[in-house]
Amino acid sequence: MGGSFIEDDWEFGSASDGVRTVVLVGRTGNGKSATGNSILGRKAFQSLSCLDGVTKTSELQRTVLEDGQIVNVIDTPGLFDRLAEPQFVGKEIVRCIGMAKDGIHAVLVVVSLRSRISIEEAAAIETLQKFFGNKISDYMILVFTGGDQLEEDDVTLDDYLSHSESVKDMLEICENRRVLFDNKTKDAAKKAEQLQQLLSLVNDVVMKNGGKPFSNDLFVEFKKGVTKLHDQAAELNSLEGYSKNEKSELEVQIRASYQEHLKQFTDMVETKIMDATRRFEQKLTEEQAARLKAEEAAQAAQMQSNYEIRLLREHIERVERENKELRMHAERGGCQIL
Ligand SMILES: Nc1nc2c(ncn2[C@@H]2O[C@H](COP(=O)(O)OP(=O)(O)O)[C@@H](O)[C@H]2O)c(=O)[nH]1
Ligand SMILES: [Mg+2]
Repeated sequence: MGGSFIEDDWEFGSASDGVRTVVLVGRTGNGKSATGNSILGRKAFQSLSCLDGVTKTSELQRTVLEDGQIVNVIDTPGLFDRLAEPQFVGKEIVRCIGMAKDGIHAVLVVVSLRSRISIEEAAAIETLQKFFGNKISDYMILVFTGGDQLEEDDVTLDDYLSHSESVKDMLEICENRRVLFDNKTKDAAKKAEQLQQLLSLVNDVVMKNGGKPFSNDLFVEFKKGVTKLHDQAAELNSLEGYSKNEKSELEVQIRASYQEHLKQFTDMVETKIMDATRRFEQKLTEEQAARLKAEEAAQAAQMQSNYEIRLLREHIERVERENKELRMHAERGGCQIL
């Protein structure tokens, strides 16, 4: 037995001084797993275009950079996809908090340039802010994947981004921290350069936040549960005079109490995520209603102006007709019309 049952449940990274943890978020298909692999320099996360290749659960992989810096990379499924179930999202967020229990040094918001950037991209950022608090923005970096596509179209990233209002807001929230990524390139120099740019932005974020990773009451609460579990396991190990069976029974009780704590925590996260997404859905509905209203008003104005044009045209025609009649009448009567 010997306390090892904790690791059965929590194989995630152990307390890690000096280790940096980055989390990849964004819609399914935006290139999170591919970007994770580019950072790791190996194909650790599954990244495929087919449905089977979609990341189903959050996963942590570790790499050691050239300068010796250890980086934990957490890949996530599409937590902010519009159709994602709150129960699933809640569980995944708890899993991520478990993996990054010492905090998150950078949140990499992955956006694909291969499809139109939609309002849902901005929604991911907004939901993150609602869920974790506005401070999370200080840790965000925008990673635009599909750099190869831009090259093909011979467009610069700035040109591309300048055409989208929602991207402007996203850039503002992230204080213009953004990097272009081509996850398909075979060019070693290009690979190294884009990775360097990303790592330099991660460094900026770390400096800006005084080296402190992002953490909040959710992380603290989660950690409390894990610490309690560890303490109880240690206590169990040091118990003397108990039979093997008695110790096993105590272990079952500790596990059950921990599972209960985890369940309550997950329920709370789920409620919070539902609240955050509901608020966004509400905003989306309001925006759609406002757009519809504006369209209706524009249509009404158009109809009104069409009506006025018709009246004016009829008026001109009438005047012309009257003039013509008057002229004919005058000609017949021998008067001269000026
Ligand atoms: N052309 C191109 N395709 C990419 C790039 N990044 C990712 N992809 C492709 O986009 C698809 C989805 O990528 P994936 O990493 O699984 O997205 P995820 O769902 O966000 O994890 C895969 O077919 C990737 O090969 C990129 O920079 N350029
Ligand atoms: Mg994936």
